[in-house]
Amino acid sequence: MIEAARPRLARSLTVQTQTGGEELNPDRTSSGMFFQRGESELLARLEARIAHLLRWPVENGEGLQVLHYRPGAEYKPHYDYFDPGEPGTAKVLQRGGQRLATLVMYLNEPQQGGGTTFPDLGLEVAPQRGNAVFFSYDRPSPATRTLHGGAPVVAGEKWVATKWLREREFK
Ligand code: PD2
Ligand code: ZN
Repeated sequence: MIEAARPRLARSLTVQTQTGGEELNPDRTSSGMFFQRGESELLARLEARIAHLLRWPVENGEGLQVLHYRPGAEYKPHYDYFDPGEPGTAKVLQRGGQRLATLVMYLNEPQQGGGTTFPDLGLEVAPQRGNAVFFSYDRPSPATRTLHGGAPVVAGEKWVATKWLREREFK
C-alpha cells in the first residue's frame, strides 16, 4: 500500500469549513493521498475485511487515505466529524452524510514519536505496524471526547492509512 501511495502523495489538505473547499493547513504537515474505494484487488480485500470487523457497510466507507510523516511532521489535535456550525459543511455532507467513525491503521513504525494522541483522555496510542486505533462519535460534538492528533515524528518516518465511515453510502 505504501508503494502504491508514494507516487501520488501531495501535501495534505483539510476541508475548509467556511466554503467546503480544501486548503493547506499548517497544523497538518504530513503528505497524503486518497485511493478510490475498490480501486485495486488489495484495497477491495482490505475494505471488505474492515467492513466485516467493524460491522459497517463497505459502501459507507470513504476511500482509504494514506498519510506520510517525515521527522517534525505532525497533525495537531482535531475532530474528524464536520462541524455543523460551519457554512461549508452542508456541501461536504451531500456525499454520504456525517463521518461517524475513524480507523487509523499503522503501516510502519517510526523510530521515535508519531503516536496518536487523545488529549481529553490522556491517552496516546503507539504506532505499531499491523495495529490500528478505532474510535466512533455518535454526534458531531466535543462531548464525544474524540479530539485526537498525530504527535510529531521525532526520528524515522510514519505511514498510516485512515478509513472514515459515513452515515450513508459514500459515492
Ligand atoms: O496519523 C495519525 O496518527 C492521525 C492522527 C489524527 C491521523 C488522523 N488524525 C486522521 O487521519 O484523521
Ligand atoms: Zn483525525
